[in-house]
Amino acid sequence: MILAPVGLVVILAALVAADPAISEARPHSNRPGRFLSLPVAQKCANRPKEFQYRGHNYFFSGHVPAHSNQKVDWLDARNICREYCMDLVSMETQEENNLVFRLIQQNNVPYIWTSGRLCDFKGCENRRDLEPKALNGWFWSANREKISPTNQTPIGWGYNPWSQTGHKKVRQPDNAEFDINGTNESCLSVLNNVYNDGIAWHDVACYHEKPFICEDSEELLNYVGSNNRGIRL
Ligand SMILES: *[C@@H]1O[C@H](CO)[C@@H](O)[C@H](O)[C@H]1NC(C)=O
Ligand SMILES: *[C@@H]1O[C@H](CO)[C@@H](O)[C@H](O)[C@H]1NC(C)=O
Ligand SMILES: [Ca+2]
Repeated sequence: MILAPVGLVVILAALVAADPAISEARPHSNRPGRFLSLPVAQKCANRPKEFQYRGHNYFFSGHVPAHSNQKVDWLDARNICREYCMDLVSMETQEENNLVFRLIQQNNVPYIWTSGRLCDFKGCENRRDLEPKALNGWFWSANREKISPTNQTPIGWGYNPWSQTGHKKVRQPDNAEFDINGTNESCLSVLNNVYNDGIAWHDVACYHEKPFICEDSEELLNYVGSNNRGIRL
């Protein structure tokens, strides 16, 4: 860990080996040559902290002057978060999801990006456990945790966060844009009553531009912490 460049290569190699999720930064995008951004130590130390939950800091882009009018596609949103040692928000529990829904409701936010992603890119092909994709193929990119089957109320939750309706008037995920122009809906957005369905999860094509919620990434904070002696994160 003394030689930062070596440590960096090791960490990136480990991430790529550990899970296909990382390779999504490359070919899935229709903009060629896009990669995941690396954290910037100064930005990590001074990252916006709007609220805290279970030791993680969060912020909504609309509440941070540098990002308040910004709407960006899913990968750009991840990368903005990642420079702060954060990533897009992942709602693994109902309590955390309720925090996000409440922020959206109280601030009249129309929609946000989360780190949710469909594993439909290179590296996901031979994962029987992710089939069928529409039910079992979703995961949180920020930490590569699987998302519960989309047609079930997650264990420990009192409701299914996916919307019961959408563009095609069927439950989400519905990959609706694929029928319109062949673009897959591979990213998870929380929409605020866009289909008269309250605040709920939707699969959405990743090129759409939206505000976003960032959440601390333990992986990136640990990485920057171990390579910058004495840094206060
Ligand atoms: C699909 O349609 C949307 C909305 O009309 C457009 O913005 C997007 O670029 C289209 N995507 C493709 C791949 O044609
Ligand atoms: C959309 O998803 C299907 C099924 O995963 C895949 O076969 C197809 O190549 C994808 N299309 C694009 C444009 O990525
Ligand atoms: Ca949809």
